[in-house]
Amino acid sequence: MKAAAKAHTNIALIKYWGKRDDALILPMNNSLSLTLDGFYTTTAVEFQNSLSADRFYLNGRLTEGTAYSRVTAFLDRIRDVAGQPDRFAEIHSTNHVPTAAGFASSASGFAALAAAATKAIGLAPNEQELSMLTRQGSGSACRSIYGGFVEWEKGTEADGSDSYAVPVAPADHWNIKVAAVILSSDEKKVLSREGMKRTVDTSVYYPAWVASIPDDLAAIKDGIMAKDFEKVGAIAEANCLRMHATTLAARPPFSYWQSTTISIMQAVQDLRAGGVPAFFTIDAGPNVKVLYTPEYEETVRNTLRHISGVHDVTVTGPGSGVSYI
Ligand code: 2P0
Repeated sequence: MKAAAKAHTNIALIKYWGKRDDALILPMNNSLSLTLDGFYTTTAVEFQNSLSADRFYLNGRLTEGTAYSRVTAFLDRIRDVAGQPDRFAEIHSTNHVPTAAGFASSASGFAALAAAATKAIGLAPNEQELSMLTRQGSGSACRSIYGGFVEWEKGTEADGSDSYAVPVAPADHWNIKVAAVILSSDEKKVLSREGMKRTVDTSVYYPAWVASIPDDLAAIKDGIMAKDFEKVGAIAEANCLRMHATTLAARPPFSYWQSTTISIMQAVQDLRAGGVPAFFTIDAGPNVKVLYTPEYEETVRNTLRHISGVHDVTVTGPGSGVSYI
């Protein structure tokens, strides 16, 4: 009744932004991501007969509040599927991802938890079933079941039975680099869950966002298969800007950007003007991820490091899917 798993986080090149069902975590639009090698979570789950409630340790500390209730609610789902409503677990999770600063630690976290908890309770889901289950912990996490380039199909069924991730190309298909530029470890002011809800409910730009996805998705998949970096980078950057535009048109309006975020965006566009193919993408936080190909490693790193307000730059590349440890 014990299992442990490791899952990597992922960076969306076509963003998931907005739900059509908050409880089941069903998205308004398909999204596409690259699973990253550098940032991951390891989670061990042990169901114990002596427990009358779950105990969840994150980075060595016993949790309570939202972090705890999100995990127990997710385990309730797994207990349900397993038909074992009265079995509780001790969970130890270690994040190798800066929490709540625009890196989706919930993605690696729920993917690792889903894999470890299902195995520990005696279920043997296939990858599609595991992705579907993981989705109900955190949307973006369903993509971290697979390595490399991954699409999350939004599905059309009301019960979510056709909403899960599918692999597009494995990690070894294409060695593109992702520099994670860290500005600050401050907690986000508007959590992504709340931000996307406010956007869906109030942003006049939201319908245009949803309408723009199918063309982006078809084009970026062509670009990935053809290893056309300029095409993939340009689509990812434009898609990111469109997602962030929706927040500016929400009520009340908000933005995840800080002044340094904008400095980095400008530096990346300056690199391009100087002949270096680099592109940025930004999630629900101030940090920026910069995409480039290995031959520009030194130029890109040096440029990013020297921008005022940049705290750290960590380079990573395509990573593998969830695994048992
Ligand atoms: C993404 N983000 O595609 C997008 C881009 C943030 C911006 O998925 O409510 O933590 O748990 O489903 O997955 C962040 O949202 O939200 C996210 P829930 P999640 O990666």
